[in-house]
Amino acid sequence: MRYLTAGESHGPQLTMIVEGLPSRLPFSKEEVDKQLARRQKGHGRGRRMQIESDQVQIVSGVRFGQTTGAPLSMIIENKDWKKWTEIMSIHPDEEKATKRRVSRPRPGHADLNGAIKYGHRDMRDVLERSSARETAARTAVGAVARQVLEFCGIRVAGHVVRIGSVGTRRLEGWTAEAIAEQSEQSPVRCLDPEAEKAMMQLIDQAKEEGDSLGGVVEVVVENVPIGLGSHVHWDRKLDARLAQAMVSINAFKGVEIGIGFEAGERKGSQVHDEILWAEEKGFHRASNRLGGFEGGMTNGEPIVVRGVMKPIPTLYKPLRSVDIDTKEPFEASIERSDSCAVPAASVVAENVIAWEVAQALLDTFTADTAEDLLREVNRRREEARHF
Ligand code: EPS
Repeated sequence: MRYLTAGESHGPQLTMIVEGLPSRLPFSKEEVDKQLARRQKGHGRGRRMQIESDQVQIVSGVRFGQTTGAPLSMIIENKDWKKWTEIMSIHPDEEKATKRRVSRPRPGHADLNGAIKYGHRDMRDVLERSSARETAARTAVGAVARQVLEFCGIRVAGHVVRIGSVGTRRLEGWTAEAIAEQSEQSPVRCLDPEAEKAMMQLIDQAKEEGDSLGGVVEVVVENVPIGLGSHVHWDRKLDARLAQAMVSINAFKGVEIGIGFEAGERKGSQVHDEILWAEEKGFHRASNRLGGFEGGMTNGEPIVVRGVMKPIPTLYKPLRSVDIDTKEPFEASIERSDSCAVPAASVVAENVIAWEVAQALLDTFTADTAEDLLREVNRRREEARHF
């Protein structure tokens, strides 16, 4: 399975093509829209989200509620485009091209590096594509992959475990369903009501000060068959692929699997998960500190992966930078921005991780149809139980 996304933040639309889906997969556009709507919410989002109401249009690959096996293509309209048709015109026009030209790179953004790399004297050509608007496209693609997982009984959930200085304790005994239900009730997607309050206060304070906040999100994937990924070659290790996918989300700077960096502080006996066996469950673990992975492969325990998002670099509070025309210093500030997008990013992370797991599923169990896939997955589950 593979996909491509295209589209600028203020262009007419985002475009996605997903290729390699099994045929005859029950498919719901509403499920994709649901994920898109979840991504738009969250305490700390800016005014752009009041303009957009993201909904996907399925352009190919689905008929009568099922995938056909052909490439599935989708679009999401940018409602804001109406105000940007001149600035984003595809036709040569010297006069219009200078309107809203960006010559002042914002610290923390792709602006300057992208301009130097692609030779753009107007950094709008960089920021339009590097914008986190693209995460709507990736959420939609992940929401398609999620339907493959659901069909195989694999569930994904996510929540926010830190915003700025406010963190929560590690979870124990929560099912994906409970995480999904509870986090949906929270304006910051946090499961701990006390932390939630403190997080919201912190966001309001940062907003007032013209500053922004980052945080940490956690994604849990449950009922994953044993053996997705591989120990035989570095680029087939699924934990490594999840890490790549997580850090590829705009503003994400690091990843932890299971207890992650804490593993470096503990003794081996406090890190590794003991192996147990029971008639009904087969092999399983006494704990899940390794977040569902050993040797780059899933071990049947829930996948637990965290990602850290830096504070959004678009700040009302000015930071020093240099104009690329005059080379004069200036203080970078902006007109509108999110002050904290961590709750939205946790939805993006869920869907990006869903994609990687679904891809690993289809790499492991070659299948033309969804029924073939499910049969193979269930066969693996049975074999593992009786191994
Ligand atoms: C973004 C800046 C803001 C955000 C945008 C990401 O957009 P604008 O420049 O139009 O005000 O709202 O996020 C989205 C559009 C979105 O869908 O999440 C940026 O600079 O990355």
